[in-house]
Amino acid sequence: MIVRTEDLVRRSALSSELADVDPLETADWLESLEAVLKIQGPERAKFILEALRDKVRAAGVPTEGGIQTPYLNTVPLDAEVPYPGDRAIERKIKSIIRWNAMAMVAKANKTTNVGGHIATYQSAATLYEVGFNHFFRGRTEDNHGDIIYFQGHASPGPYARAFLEGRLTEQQLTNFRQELQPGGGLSSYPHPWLMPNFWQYPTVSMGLGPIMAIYQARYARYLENRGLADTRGSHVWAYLGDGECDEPESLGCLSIAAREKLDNLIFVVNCNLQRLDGPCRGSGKIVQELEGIFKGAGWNVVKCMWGGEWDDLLARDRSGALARRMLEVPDGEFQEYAYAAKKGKPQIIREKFFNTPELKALVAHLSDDHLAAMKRGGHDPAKVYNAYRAAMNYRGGPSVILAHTVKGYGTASEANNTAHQEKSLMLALTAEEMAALKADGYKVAQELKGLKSFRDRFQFTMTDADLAEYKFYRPAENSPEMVYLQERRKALGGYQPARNNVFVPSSPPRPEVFHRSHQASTAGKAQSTTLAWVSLMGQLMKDPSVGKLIVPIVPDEGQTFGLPPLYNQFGLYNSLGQNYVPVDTGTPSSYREATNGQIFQEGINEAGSMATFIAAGTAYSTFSVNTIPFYIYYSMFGFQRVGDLIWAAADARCRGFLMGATAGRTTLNGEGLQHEDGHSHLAALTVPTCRAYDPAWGYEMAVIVEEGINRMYVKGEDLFYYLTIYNEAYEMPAMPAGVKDGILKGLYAFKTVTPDGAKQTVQLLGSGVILREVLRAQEILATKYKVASTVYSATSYQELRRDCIEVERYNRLHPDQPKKKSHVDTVLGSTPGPVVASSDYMRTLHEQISPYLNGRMLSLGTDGFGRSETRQNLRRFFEVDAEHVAYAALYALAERGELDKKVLPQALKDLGIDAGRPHPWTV
Ligand SMILES: Cc1ncc(C[n+]2csc(CCOP(=O)(O)OP(=O)(O)O)c2C)c(N)n1
Ligand SMILES: [Mg+2]
Repeated sequence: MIVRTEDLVRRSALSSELADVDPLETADWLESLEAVLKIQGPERAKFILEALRDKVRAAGVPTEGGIQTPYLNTVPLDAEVPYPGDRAIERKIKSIIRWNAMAMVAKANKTTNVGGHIATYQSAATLYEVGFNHFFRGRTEDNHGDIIYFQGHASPGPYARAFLEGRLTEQQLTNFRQELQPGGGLSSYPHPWLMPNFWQYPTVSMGLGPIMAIYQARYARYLENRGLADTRGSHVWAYLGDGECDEPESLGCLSIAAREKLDNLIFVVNCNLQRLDGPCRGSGKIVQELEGIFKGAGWNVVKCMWGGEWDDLLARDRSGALARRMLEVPDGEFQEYAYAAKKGKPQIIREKFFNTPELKALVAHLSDDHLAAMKRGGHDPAKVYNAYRAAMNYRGGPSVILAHTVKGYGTASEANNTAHQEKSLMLALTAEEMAALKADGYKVAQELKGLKSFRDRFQFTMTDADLAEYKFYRPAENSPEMVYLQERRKALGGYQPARNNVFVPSSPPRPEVFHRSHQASTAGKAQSTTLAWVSLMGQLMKDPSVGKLIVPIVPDEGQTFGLPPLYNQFGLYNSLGQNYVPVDTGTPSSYREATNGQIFQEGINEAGSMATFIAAGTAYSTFSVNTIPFYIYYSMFGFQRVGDLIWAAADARCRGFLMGATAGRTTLNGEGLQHEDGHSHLAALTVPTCRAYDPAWGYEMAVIVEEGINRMYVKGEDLFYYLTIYNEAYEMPAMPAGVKDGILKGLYAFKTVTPDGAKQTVQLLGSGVILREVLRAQEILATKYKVASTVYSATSYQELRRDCIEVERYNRLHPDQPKKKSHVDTVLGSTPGPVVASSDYMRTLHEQISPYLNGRMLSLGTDGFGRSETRQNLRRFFEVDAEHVAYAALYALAERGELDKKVLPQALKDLGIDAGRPHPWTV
């Protein structure tokens, strides 16, 4: 690439805040540099530049800055290559897609008011079409294809294109946002759950697309480095809005992409300068701000600011006045130019933008309409192509394209603050047009005027009558447009977006893997469910079938969970390898990093870890490799902190295991209010594909993990599991016979005690660590009060509830059929006495099944804020210790008239319960 000296002078003057006091001298220096560039090449030029900077720095002159460049295209004109496609045909195709995308929204809203967005796609159409025609690779026999995160609100665009491609029907387009209609509809946004053959990843919750894309690109490298899949042919493209960049998830992990040198990742930010309510910055410049952030994070930034119409002006702008003006005008004013031009005042651009005699002279030969029609970079296919090409050719790091566009481009609401929410193209009438109409005809006339203006703007053929009907437009199959469109996709390997639905099952892990976990822990040796899990992982990762596929993920804290022995054995993934000797080298739990390490050590980054989880848990589809993620973290920092990513994981049909460690409001002793989780199970039950379990014993955990692997990776079910595991150590019993089914269904009888002379019976349910308090309560009831009881391990209230509502629904809708029985009913229905349920989670968790127990249930849980204390004191405080469970059982018996009430005051005393204490949830 050859850059002219005068351009260099101009650019350096523009990107610096200092005045150029001696342009001749500057030119001299730059000429020398230009000669080095030409003769010795860019490497040498870079070296000299850095040497100069070091020299100046050494003299104490700060030389920071340089993270923003002029408000110009990054790819200089003379480095551009000619557009490789047929621009005229591509424009026709794009116009048809624009129409259909707009029509599907407007049409759906005429009758049903179901919403939808026109403006986002209209501003991004060129950004997508250049990708579809020249870059996005489809899935083929030997290439997994590109992974594209589409901007959620632009979904009508990809739908309209798929309609032309023959992948969606007119019926489906008509039923945009009406998925329950006969023939099916189209989901509002990219939702793989709703359209599993089409959308690959969900994006519409702002910020999640970008962070998922970064970790997806890194995961592709991980698979490559571990020899699990050939991912070299797949690029990750993430399209995002400039407003979306305000979400912390959008930009928060940029440095990871640079650190990992992800040149398989391209972000395209549609900088239409507006978000939903109005301008993103207005008085500032979003493109410059983003450039600084991306550059600072180590990304290759490619600005695509101006269309070809500006080339001549910029070439003649010898003094740099035009480029300076571009840099100085705030975003709100650029919005005003587009808006005013649409509203019939193109002269404003000459008056306000070209605001000096020099600038006015520069455009004296151009009409107002010409000035208004000069495009922004993101609307010019040649500029977009060259920007994409620069990004594709960049090596050693990720690239971002900052594409300057206009929101609602070409529509009646172009650049209006209301553009985002517009569902139609109403264009205001002139006084004469109004005079010719009756008042009740205004709306129709405005609409037709808007549609005609759109048609004329994009030059497609359609009668006024068809416009008014929002008729979808699909040229004949053998028309040049359709032939071209299909050929381009064929050349690129196939259609996009398309989600791979072919699942190749894994062989199940050998049953022996789980045997050790089914046995009792060594006598006298205590173990927590977390450690039981770590030892199971050690076994599982050695299994010949699934061992290599296991992907442990940990956001620091691995020591808390006892993971380090796995670090040494299986290695921590580091794309750079280990270029140092770890301080603990030679120990069994040495911090061993390797390019083919199996474990992800994510650092303190739960959102990033979730994004890795999603990439790993969807690789069965994306890269046809059934990797099985186990993401272990503080249970408090899961559903609560990154719940929206968990929701996206479910939408993406993600599989795997979330391991909520240090679980329980009373169990992680000492840590207090911010750490002690007594509610993640409530959030877990809101996610339809989540299977949430709260096991008490190591064997329960192992049974659930084995079942999970079989359901997800052998049978291919789109589920993921959530298991809470605790850090309290105790002796683990051996697995009793015949309990597997109950463990998986969520409830099974663990132990019955019937003291001699027992007159009353209670059913005691316990989960997780609190099961042991319940077992102690069982002893108290038997020895002190001669009450018989059965203790049940309630491994999953979510499963129990799911089954209860399924049975209830079946019985309600099938009154003429024999009634079905729920698992809760089967286990507890014919037992005597009250049911007392306790856990280290909020009461609501257990109360989910209380409607199916005919008023028999009393629930004890950990409602309220946690605090720092010992386990024993916390369990007394939250009233879930053995004494409280025993007392609650006596009370419940008395309430049912099965025990004399007079026993209760004495029992309170005997059990040491202070009835006068405030509720745990109010203090
Ligand atoms: C987390 C989240 N918050 C809010 C929204 C609602 N929302 C949808 S689109 C939008 C504005 C998008 O602006 P921008 O990102 O600039 O995209 P554009 O349409 O301008 O291309 C908002 C606020 C959302 N979808 N997700
Ligand atoms: Mg925007």
